[in-house]
This record gives sequence, C-alpha cells and structure tokens, in this order.
Amino acid sequence: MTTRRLFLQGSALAGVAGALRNAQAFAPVPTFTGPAAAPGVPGTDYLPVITPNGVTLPFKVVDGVKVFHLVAEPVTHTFAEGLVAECWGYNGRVHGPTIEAVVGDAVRIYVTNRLPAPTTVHWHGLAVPNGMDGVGGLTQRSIEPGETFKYEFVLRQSGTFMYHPHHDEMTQMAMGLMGMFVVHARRPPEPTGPGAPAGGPDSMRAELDAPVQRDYVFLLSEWKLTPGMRRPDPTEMTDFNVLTFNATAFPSTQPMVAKTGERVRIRIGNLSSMDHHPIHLHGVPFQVVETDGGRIPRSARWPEVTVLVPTGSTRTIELVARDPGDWAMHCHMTHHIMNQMGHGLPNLIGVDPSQFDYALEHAVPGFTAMGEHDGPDEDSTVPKNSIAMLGGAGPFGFVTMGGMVTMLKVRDTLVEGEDPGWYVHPPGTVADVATESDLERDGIDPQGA
Ligand SMILES: [Cu+2]
Repeated sequence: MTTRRLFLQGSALAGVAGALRNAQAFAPVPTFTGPAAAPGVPGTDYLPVITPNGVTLPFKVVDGVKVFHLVAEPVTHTFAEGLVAECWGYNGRVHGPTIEAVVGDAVRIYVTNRLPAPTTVHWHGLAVPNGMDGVGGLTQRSIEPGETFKYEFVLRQSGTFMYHPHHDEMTQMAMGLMGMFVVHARRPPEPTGPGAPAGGPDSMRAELDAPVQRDYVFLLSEWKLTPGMRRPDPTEMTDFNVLTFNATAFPSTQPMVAKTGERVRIRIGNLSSMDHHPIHLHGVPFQVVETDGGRIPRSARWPEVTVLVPTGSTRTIELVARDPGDWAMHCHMTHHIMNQMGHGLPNLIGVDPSQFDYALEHAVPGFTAMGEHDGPDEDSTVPKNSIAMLGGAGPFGFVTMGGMVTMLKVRDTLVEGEDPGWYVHPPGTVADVATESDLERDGIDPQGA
C-alpha cells in the first residue's frame, strides 16, 4: 500500500469519524413518536399564564399526547367599547387563544380552515420538524377552506413563542390571525440564588431567580381602521391608528394585578406588521430574562424600565412588585398611545377648540376633539364605530392615553379574579397644588423667575 493510498484511507476514516461526531452533537429532529414525558399538568408542573383580555386554549390528552384544535375563522371583534371590526381570528377570538404546554409534551394541533382563503400555521420560534413549520408552498401545501390539517411535534424548549399564518401573511396577520404559544419549563429553570443585602439591586436579582407568582402574556399588534369602517386595512404601511395589547385598546385593556412583594413575569410578543414597540413599565425596574431564543444566563441579564420588543420577537421580563399603586405599562411611541389618531391636521396648540369642535369636524376631515371631553358618549364629533383618540375616566380626571396602554395594579391584599379598582393613596402621597406655606417655606415665587 502506498503512502498516498494510506493517507487517502486515513482521511476517509477521519471524515467518517467527524460525521459521526457531528451526528451526535447535532442530533436530527426526531420524527414524531409520541410523548417523551408525561403530559405536564397545569398547577402541578407549571403555573398557568394569564392572558389579559384573552383565554388559554383547552386541550385533551389522548394516549399521552396533548391534542389541541385551532379553528381559523371570521370573527366580529371589539377593540374597545364603541369600536367593532370584522376580523379574522381563531376559535371565535382575536387574537387566537394562548397555547400552553410544557417541555417534553408531545402536542398534536388540528387546524381547521373556515376562512374564505387558504391558510397555514407557523409555530414562530419553536424548533419543530421542517414539515411542521407551516410555511405555505415551502414546507407544506396551504390549508384550503374547509380542510383540517394536523401538526404534531414534541416541545424541546421552554419559553415564549407565537403562532401565525405563513400564507399571505400581510393580509392574514393584519386581519388578526395570531396568538401566543407558551412552553413552560418543568421546574423553575434556575435555583434560588444566595441571599443578598435587602433593598439593593442584588437582593432583587436573587429574588428574581425564585419562581414567579404571576405570569402574564401579551401580544402586541397594530391595525388600520379608518373611522367608521369595520374592516382592518392590510395595505397600510405606516399610518396604523389602533395599537393593541392582546387586540384591545385602552381604556378596555384588562389590568394585571399582583400582591406587594410578589414576583411577576410579563411575556410580550410582537407581531405588528411594521413597528417595534418600546414597552415601558412604571414604578419598578425589571430584568430582561428571556427572548424567544431562550433564557438569558443570569450573568448576562440587564436591568431596564423599557424593553424594546422588535416585530417577530418576544421579550420576557421579571420584576418584584415592590410598591402598591396603579402602575402604567405602555408603548413609549407617543403615537402608539392614541386611538384612531388623525394626521395632516392644522396645528391647533394654543387654540381653545371647545368653541368650535362641531364646525371643525366638518371643515377639517378626520378631526376629532382632543382632551376637552369625557369620552365617546359625550363627544358628538366622534364618527360612528370609532373611539376617542384619548382614553377614559380615571380617579383624578381624564386619562390622556389610549391604544397600547394597560397597568399593573399592586395591592397589599387582593381578591383573586377581581379588579381591585383604583388605588386609594395614603394621605399626603399624591402630587397636589402647593400651599402658600409650602411656597413661603421654600422661597418659591410662582410669579418670579
Ligand atoms: Cu408602539
């Protein structure tokens, strides 16, 4: 045998060994053979998530497999009191119900298409066998109206994911077809950290590594609903005028609640067609602990008060509800906390519009009065089937926000399942008009410099 032949033989063997090593390191996606573990039980194997203004999709267990059924269909949806639209959703809802399971669960998800168009479902962020990935034309043929398809896979990763069509995405997602898919770890992903001095950021970090007591999930989306129309407009590229948490605009968004001292997780997904949303939480810093790519190692987490959620992504934050109160959570794009805002208007800052709202409504197309009224019922300038640009009644007057706004209500005591109402502040803890003696004591002259 020549040296050259030996060399070739050797490299061939090395190649085979390398391929074997790679095969071990990157095991192929398993074909669906049923459950890898006993189906996770809500309340035992995981703390179920709460979807404000939404629901969780029920399932049944057949031979150890969790069986779900999604029905894509036209849905008449209310975004906020007074604003109803003809959308597309799943199981009678916009957005679809939250799918919830546990790592190791084998899931079989039936999808029935009752839409007037073909569709598919893509499991966004989940590592599934390629033929289950739901990309119409690429990994499967699209589901024709009237057909029911079957998707099945084993969940191999925990985290916060989404589902949406991958057939004519622009139209179907603009019409509302999307939902959240939460996969729980079977046990808390990390043990409680060592104790640290109370009150400092380190103690907060240690607490955050313990299991959470409340787990909320939100899906962000944006819509174009011309005032008076009942169909979302999928062709809109920039001028979205209804911005939503779980397909609901403030003041109809359901608040989160927590007891003082509880650890709270908030999962936020974004399937807006064109926008990223910086979501800001008042009152308490949080940590960004997870993306849809996985849990962020403790050493790499960072504190924030605003988390940017790019479209096509999820971000999960965790916090300790330290102080009682009604803490706003909202997108920090100021046009995203408005409802059905008009554009191209004359700049009326400094003008008292209360004298000529009615005349303006006729002279300036799209004009609706801003701020000087108490809501849709009392504003004759709001067209039929639309909502006022600005929110609704609050405990101290009108809340001048709409759209992508909700709140975290923290209380020392809570009745589970009940909205605790507005926060009652301890005496002397609300910003109010300064008294004469305040001004005198501190040498403040409101008339002077
Ligand atoms: Cu936004």
